[in-house]
Parts: sequence; C-alpha cells; structure tokens
Amino acid sequence: MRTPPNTSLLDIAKALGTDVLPPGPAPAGGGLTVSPDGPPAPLRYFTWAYDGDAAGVVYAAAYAAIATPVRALRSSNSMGSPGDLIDRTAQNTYTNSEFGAWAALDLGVGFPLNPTRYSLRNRSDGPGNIIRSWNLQGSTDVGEWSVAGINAATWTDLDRRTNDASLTFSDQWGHWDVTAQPNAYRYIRIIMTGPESSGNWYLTIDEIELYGVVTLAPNLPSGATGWLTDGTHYVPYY
Ligand SMILES: [Ca+2]
Repeated sequence: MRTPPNTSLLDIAKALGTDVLPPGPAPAGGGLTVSPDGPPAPLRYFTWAYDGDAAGVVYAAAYAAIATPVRALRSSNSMGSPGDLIDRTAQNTYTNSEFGAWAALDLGVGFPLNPTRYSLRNRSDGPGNIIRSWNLQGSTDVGEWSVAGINAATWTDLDRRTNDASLTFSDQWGHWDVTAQPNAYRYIRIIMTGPESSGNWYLTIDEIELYGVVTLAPNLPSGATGWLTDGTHYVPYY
C-alpha cells in the first residue's frame, strides 16, 4: 500500500483492524526505484534535532518511507490503542494500571537500531499519572508479536530512569540519552519500574521516537525481495 504523506496512518491502520502501520512503498512510484544491488553504505544515521522532530526512525517509517514499517504493542489498553504511540497525534491514551506496564516497538526485519537517544511524549489530558521511573530496553529475540511473546523475550536495559520528573504537563515531549553501550535491536520497549506521579502504574506515554544508527543487513533480510532507493536511502521491501 502506498500512503500519501498527508494521509492519517492511524486511520488506515484502524481500517485494517490492526495497529501495524501500512507497509512501505511499492517498488514503483513515489520517487523510489528498485536497486539491483544492496545498499552502498551499510550505516544509516538518525540524529535528534529537537523533540517531536522528523529525524527519528519512527517518523521515517511512518511518513518518509525510508525505514521499514513499525509495529506497536502495549501490555494492555485501558484507553486508546498501541498505534497511538507512533501516529504523531496527541491523545489521551494509557494502559491499565499494572506493575511493569510497557510499550514496545518492532522496527522490522533487516533494520536493527543501535539507539543513542529517545523521545517520549506525555498523553493529552494528563496533569497526573505522568511517568517517573522506567527502563528503555532492547531485544532481538521476540518470537511472537503478542503480549505473551514480548513478556517471554530477553530484554536488555539500555537506559534506566528513576523518579525522573522531566515531564510535567499534557502533550509535553522529553528526551533522554541511552546510557548503556547498546547493541543493535529490532525490538525496543519502555517498561515502568516504579509508579507514576499519581502513585499508580498507568503507562501514559503517547509517542515514542528513537534515534541512533541502523546497520542495514549486508544481504537481503529474510523474506525481503529487493531493495528500494530514492538515491539517498535504502530500505528492504517484501
Ligand atoms: Ca499519539
């Protein structure tokens, strides 16, 4: 499915009955062409410019079609849906109040990210229940894209924040540097490690954005049938 830049991706995702963003560009059209070879430069840099910018991996996947589609999932959904995390639209969205509530992203096959910084946005209508203690984690072995599959995977802590009061009002963005020396991960999640500002365990993050270095596979990722390029970016297609 080819998505016009100003189309609401969340609407499309919901129309499809999924929180998976629509697939990337088709081989023809949109200024993208098929490359018979692999990417000439294996490293792709996503560098933070400002909170809510267009420079991160999630934005690139959703709007610029220079990354693989991103999937989102949460430990539960009390208000809203996991797609709220990646649609660049302000919502009042949150999980149930539960110990270790989490929100996870799948960056797709052949697109592992070595994260260096991340941004989170607080929900709308959120003077309370603001995240205070969490870990940013990475995984490479999620077997099934489900709550059970994510709970069963191996997760490595990449950044730990405790009683961090950076976020204080509705729709506010914040950003943090990854403090660990990370490897490259296909799966990234935010998991609560302490109660939010109201003493409960609602995860009230409304957006996640990721920055760092992607190392493209030297060969076509499993399942990919070719490479697309616009002259500056390469992405596998399926
Ligand atoms: Ca949102």
